[in-house]
Amino acid sequence: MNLYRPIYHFLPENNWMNDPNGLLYVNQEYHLFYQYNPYADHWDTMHWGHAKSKDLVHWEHLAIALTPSHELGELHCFSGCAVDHDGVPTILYTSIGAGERSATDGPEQWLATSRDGMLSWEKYRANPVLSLKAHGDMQIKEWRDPFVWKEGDVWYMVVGGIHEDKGCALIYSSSDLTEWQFLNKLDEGTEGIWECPNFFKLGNKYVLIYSPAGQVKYAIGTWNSDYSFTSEIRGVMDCSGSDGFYAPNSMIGPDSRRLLWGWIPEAARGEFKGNAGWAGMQSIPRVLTLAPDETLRMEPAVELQILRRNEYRLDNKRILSGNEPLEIHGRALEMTALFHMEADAQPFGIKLLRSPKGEEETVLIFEPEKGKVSIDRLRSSLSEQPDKSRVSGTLDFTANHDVKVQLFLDHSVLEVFINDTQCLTARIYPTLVSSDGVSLFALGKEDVLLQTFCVWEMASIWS
Ligand code: DQQ
Repeated sequence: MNLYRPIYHFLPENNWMNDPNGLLYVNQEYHLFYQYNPYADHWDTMHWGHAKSKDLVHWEHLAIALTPSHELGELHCFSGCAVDHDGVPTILYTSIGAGERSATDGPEQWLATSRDGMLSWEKYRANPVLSLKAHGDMQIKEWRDPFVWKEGDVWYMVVGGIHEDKGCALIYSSSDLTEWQFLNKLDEGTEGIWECPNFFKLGNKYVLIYSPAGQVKYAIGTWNSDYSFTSEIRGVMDCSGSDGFYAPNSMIGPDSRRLLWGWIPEAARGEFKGNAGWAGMQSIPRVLTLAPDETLRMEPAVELQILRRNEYRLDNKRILSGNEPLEIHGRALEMTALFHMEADAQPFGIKLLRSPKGEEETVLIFEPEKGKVSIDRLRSSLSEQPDKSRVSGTLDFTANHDVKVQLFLDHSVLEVFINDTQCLTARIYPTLVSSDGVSLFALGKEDVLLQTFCVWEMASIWS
């Protein structure tokens, strides 16, 4: 039994994976590409791995899509996107050169197409389609991760970079995907490079997502006529930091939903090698919408519900108090709950991956008085190696007495959605085979009402 390998999160059969790339829906199939090192379970020469799915849940591994063209001085095929160009699947990605090419030209944006139903890819003969020269005298550093979309007859591309020591997203346009013009700086911040920017319309607004090292951020606002962007709301996509969720990429599904996946790395495992041979997984697909107050909503894709097995349900409407071990065990679970509490309620929550005697446990804890929700990993593993720090978000319990929780546990990963507006992701590496218990707890008496509570065992997506 593998205690750490997820069974319903996507990952390759072995070796290293990082960012999701080139998400595309063609011929009734979702295609997911990803940063991949086919030779080892650590980051190294970047290829593009490839998989497809008919239902967004079960995936089929396919041949590697992009391999660095050493004969052309290419060292890595970094992140990018894929678009359907009048029926021709087309990848745009950042080509990182080796030695001399890298020193002289810096990163370049390259194009590749497939003419055989995405079984193989051919790099465009006249690559690059965009180089640093496009900016004239403007000095751009660390320029990468194109994201491309079409509006009317015009293709647009945003690329992350650094200008005057500030992380930024730059925007370009093209009529044919091969000739690109620089339009403007879309937006900038105070961090280092903005990796993997995504930019798209959602409701009546535009949303910019970017990954400066650390937390993934988003901004909601207006796209101006000079192609710059004015943000009205800024937020954090996932409270985990790069420890748990990074470099997300998004696509429009067949039903016009905006779907997003993020890379969940192994940064938290330290020297703990329980999962040697593989590293990294994709988050479950998240559906983004704009709430009526124009804030961002993030919900797990409903398709995952087909994996639910053996429902366990607690009676409706009961007071939560003390410690309540549940008759359920497992390392692959989904849980939904609705709690009602007062702002001065004592801490309460859910314990997962708990050993019978409690030497190991991972605790999702709500602390109304502190206005906090956290994944407490202090006792998540008897090993000294994994990161035991708390993953925390803020929750204003004075404004909202109802908390909706949707939680996905899959062996060494925990993804939590709170009120469809906040996500927390953490990696956990318990060492005991018996660490698979679930219990509810409340430190106060009679101040937390459990309105609904449901748990399902989750089936493997690989069966
Ligand atoms: N990962 C890729 C880069 C990107 C970074 C390299 C983000 O293209 O900026 O593997 O994780």
